[in-house]
Parts: sequence; C-alpha cells; structure tokens
Amino acid sequence: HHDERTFVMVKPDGVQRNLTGEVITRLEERGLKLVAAKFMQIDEDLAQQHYGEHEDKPFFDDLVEFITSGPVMAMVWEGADATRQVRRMMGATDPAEAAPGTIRGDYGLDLSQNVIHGSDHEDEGANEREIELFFDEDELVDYARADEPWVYE
Ligand code: YYY
Ligand code: MG
Repeated sequence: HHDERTFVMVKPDGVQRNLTGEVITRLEERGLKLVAAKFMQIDEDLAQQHYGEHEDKPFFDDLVEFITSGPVMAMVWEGADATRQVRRMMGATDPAEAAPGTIRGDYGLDLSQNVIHGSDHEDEGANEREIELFFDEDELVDYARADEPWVYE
C-alpha cells in the first residue's frame, strides 16, 4: 500500500526563515505525494487541541504561544510508510541532537523552534486524527503523480 497519509506542518520559524519550499522539495523528491496544503495561522483553540497530549508538560504554554505566533504551512503527504518516513526525514525533536541530513539537523539549533511537525508514527492513529483536525475530507485531493511507476515497483 502506497496510500498512507500523514500530517506535516512547516512551523512559524520555518515559514519566517523561508524554509517552506525546502521542506516541500525534500518530501516531493523523496517520492511522497502532496494531497493537501493550507497556509494559515493557528488559533489558540486549535493549538491546544493539536498539542493536547502535552497539556500537562511544563513547555505546553510556550509551545501554544510559539505555534500561534505566525503562519504555518499545514499539509497532508501520502506514500508508503509515510508517517514513519517523514519522521525519519525530520530527525530528532531537539535539532541539537538531530542527525545532519535530517530537516531539523540541517536547519535548527533550538529545541522549541524546530522547523517542522510530523505526526508521531508511534502514536497509533495520530496521523488520521491530525489530518481530520486541520482538513475537511473534501480538501484532500485524489490524483496520480506522473512519476509513481518510477517510485514504486
Ligand atoms: O513530535 P515532536 O515534535 O518531535 O516532539 P513532541 O515530544 O511531540 O513535542 C512537541 C513539540 O514541543 C516539539 O516539537 C518541541 C516542543 N518541546 C519543547 O519545547 N520542549 C520539550 N522538552 C519537548 C518538546
Ligand atoms: Mg509529537
């Protein structure tokens, strides 16, 4: 199956640092398919829902403030093992520990300003929950990418 979907977001720091195109290019060139995108500013309510799992953590208020501090590019990407593969491309949560070659390892230095969000592949159903939170079903575009026969056997 090549149709696993995952939620990806270029965070406010990534947008301000003009890394939106770079993130999209990396995912595109890997063979993942963009099926939805929305350039938007997250309000406090959506931020608290999106990061609900962290509401008891000491960094929660700062996290909500940061993610609502400027526009983000919210996206849905599709492909084989997409959730885990995007996480591998993102690198570790802390950019200081993320391997060079990963998005966080190449573009970040600070734990809270780590450029990109991707659904957690170890949290069952997180991808579908996050997609639903940000997109209506009819905003997901169903199409074939011309290079698919060259990406998948
Ligand atoms: O999924 P991921 O973004 O890699 O990390 P999470 O553990 O879900 O934390 C969400 C978000 O919170 C993280 O991207 C940065 C921020 N954060 C923080 O500011 N301080 C921490 N100690 C842990 C996470
Ligand atoms: Mg997470």
